Amino acid sequence: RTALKIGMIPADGIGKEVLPAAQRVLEALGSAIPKPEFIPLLAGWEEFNKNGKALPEETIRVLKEECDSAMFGSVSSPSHKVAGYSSPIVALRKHLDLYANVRPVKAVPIPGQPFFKADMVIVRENTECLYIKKETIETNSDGSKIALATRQITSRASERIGKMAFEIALRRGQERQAATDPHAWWKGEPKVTIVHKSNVLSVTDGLFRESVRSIKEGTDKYDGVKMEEQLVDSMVYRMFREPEIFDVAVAPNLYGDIISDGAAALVGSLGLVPSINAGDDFVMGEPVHGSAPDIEGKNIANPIASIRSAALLLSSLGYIEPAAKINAAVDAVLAEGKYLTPDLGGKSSTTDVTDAILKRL
Ligand code: NAD
Ligand code: K
Ligand code: MN
Repeated sequence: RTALKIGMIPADGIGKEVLPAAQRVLEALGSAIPKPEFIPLLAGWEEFNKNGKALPEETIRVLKEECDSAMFGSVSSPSHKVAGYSSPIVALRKHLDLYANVRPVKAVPIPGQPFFKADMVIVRENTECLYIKKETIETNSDGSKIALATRQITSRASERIGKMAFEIALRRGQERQAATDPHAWWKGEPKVTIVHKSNVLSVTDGLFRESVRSIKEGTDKYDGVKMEEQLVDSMVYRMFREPEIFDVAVAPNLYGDIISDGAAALVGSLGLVPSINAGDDFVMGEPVHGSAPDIEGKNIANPIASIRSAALLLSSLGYIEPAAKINAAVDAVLAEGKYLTPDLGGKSSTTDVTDAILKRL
């Protein structure tokens, strides 16, 4: 590669503030990576209100035809139904078949903040479950209403997300043996925890569970990876009580969404947790958080989730060293505790934190 063509979709709210921070960091890497070329693209609630489309066709076309990868900020989806509007991030994951949402949850000590022993990766299925958005509502003869949602689980989607989880566990196991990281807590053999609720939903979650299990059972490739199961409700409990026992957790879409926002509390802020939306031939970095309307426009959003998402994007493209460099600079700024945004008890701005990270690159 001589250049990296990255589609940039800030979308709404603080997405517009944190994505430029990630761009500055990528630009500062110089010759460590192929020269990044950033292609600004439109999507979101604001775009919908302006031009009637939350995800313009041109955005999809450019992503498919001209970009190697992308970065997404955050979208402001209203909580009530709006005719013609549908979340562009959910649609993008489908259009580009980005079937895995990979969310590393790793805590590093931050002065003045509680510290939890969290170092795990949540692998969330990204294309189905309740997110197929097949909902209906009917009015009964007595005037009361009934709303129904279809929850789709397929063996195909569950197997490929299961495979992704086992591959990540294998890789983490190898990296753990190589590294001496004081904040890597899981000391045992690599482990995948399947999160489900098949004690109640024996058909849908039952299929998810069996499909993931079949990945390990069908080969000897993952003999060195342990397989465990945890019901989703007690998963939340155990994650908060003893986060150090988890390595890789794999979950259907909605459970994965919920447990990863919860896990963000273990690292100190939603503003710290990165992700990639990954398919077999495209990857899109994205902070786990939403558009944070309560703090938008103030230049106080934490840019670190987006900056770490850029690092995650790079390592998934094979640029391991530059990615590690970004994370080391972020860790140093957090450990110093001098430049922290208000979500971490500090007084620094988005720009201050980004500048501090750039200085340490
Ligand atoms: P949110 O993630 O936007 O915010 C939750 C809380 O965390 C808020 O108090 C916010 O200020 C804080 N926070 C989040 N990111 C932060 C950051 N980088 N720095 C500092 N503080 C941060 O979730 P919400 O309030 O439930 O949703 C707000 C909007 O975001 C909704 O319209 C929702 O639909 C949308 N949303 C979008 C995505 C996405 O783009 N993938 C994901 C979740 C929510
Ligand atoms: K987001
Ligand atoms: Mn979420």
